[in-house]
Amino acid sequence: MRMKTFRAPTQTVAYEMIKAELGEDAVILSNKSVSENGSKCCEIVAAIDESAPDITAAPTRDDVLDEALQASNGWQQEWGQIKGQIMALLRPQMNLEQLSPRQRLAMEYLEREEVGGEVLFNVFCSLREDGKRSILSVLDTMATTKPLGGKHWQRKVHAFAGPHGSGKTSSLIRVALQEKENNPTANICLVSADGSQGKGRLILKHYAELSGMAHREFITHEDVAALRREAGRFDMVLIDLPGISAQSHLNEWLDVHGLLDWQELAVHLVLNPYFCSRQFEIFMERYKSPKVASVIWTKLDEACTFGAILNTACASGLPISALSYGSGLKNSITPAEKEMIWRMLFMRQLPGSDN
Ligand SMILES: Nc1nc2c(ncn2[C@@H]2O[C@H](COP(=O)(O)OP(=O)(O)OP(=O)(O)O)[C@@H](O)[C@H]2O)c(=O)[nH]1
Ligand SMILES: [Mg+2]
Repeated sequence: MRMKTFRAPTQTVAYEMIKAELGEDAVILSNKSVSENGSKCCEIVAAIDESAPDITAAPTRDDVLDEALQASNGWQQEWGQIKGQIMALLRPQMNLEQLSPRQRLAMEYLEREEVGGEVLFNVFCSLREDGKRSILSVLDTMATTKPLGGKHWQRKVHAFAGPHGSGKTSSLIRVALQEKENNPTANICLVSADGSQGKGRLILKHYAELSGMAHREFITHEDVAALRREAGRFDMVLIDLPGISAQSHLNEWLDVHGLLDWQELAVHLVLNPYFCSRQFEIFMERYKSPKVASVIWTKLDEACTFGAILNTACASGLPISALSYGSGLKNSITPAEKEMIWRMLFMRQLPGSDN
């Protein structure tokens, strides 16, 4: 890790210097006001992971080729191909004629929803053993829910992670508003950890002020330490994490920012259901961390198939904690229940709608 101290008349100028010299992935280690030649200025210590590619030097054609050949996702692509071939071999074994007409129809629905080959094969094997078995009893064993909010979670500190624009800030505000509505005396704290993105930070601050909730920010290690010290006095702490860039991993981010060993913290992965299966594999790799405790599905109203929800539940083993189905902040999220997921898969019925 390379560390450097930056001094500038204002914080904004200091951030610009850091961005220009160390790039977007620089981590802020400390931020304070100091005196220089009798006038006040801002001193920021920033660091960058040495193993991260040097964004200032333009790569040569050979660099690009070397990088491509050494790319760590090579084996992943290979494994993806092998899996595809195994599925192609298994496919003829999956003779739907061996199922009862009702089971067959349910399997066809799952295929329509783009449920993955491995998941379908597992469902098929369970159903083939018993012609009377309902598909829902099989699916019930494949996905779990743990509704966000209320008494289902012992941990009080919840962070929202996920790709850029997946709906992290909106989900956080929705959960906070719902919690406040259900329990008006609850002492809730909203935390912006998204220092680089002014918009999300301002929205969070605005809703915290409007709804009588506390608002904190963290950029430096000292901010995180202060939050950890005072977290105990809140009933619920909700942290808005920034999107992770394509080269980074959530676990490293949590580690660098001093959050990985925080027992009270549960991270919720905010995802949209309309990415291709390869993209989900990449997300699961990038956001893999022992702190990740559930998946929140957002933008369900924009999706045309819902198989990704079941595929991800099977691949990750993570429970589904909340479902969001509208761009507004009110009445657009619900704590997840299995029944809602089966209704989406078989009836394309969104939570909160009767049709
Ligand atoms: N249709 C629909 N839009 C949603 C939903 N959830 C969030 N959005 C919209 O998606 C956009 C991005 O949401 P944000 O909450 O800002 O996403 P984010 O993950 O915090 O984004 P960054 O902080 O920029 O990474 C906003 O315009 C939201 O209104 C949803 O369930 N349905
Ligand atoms: Mg945001």
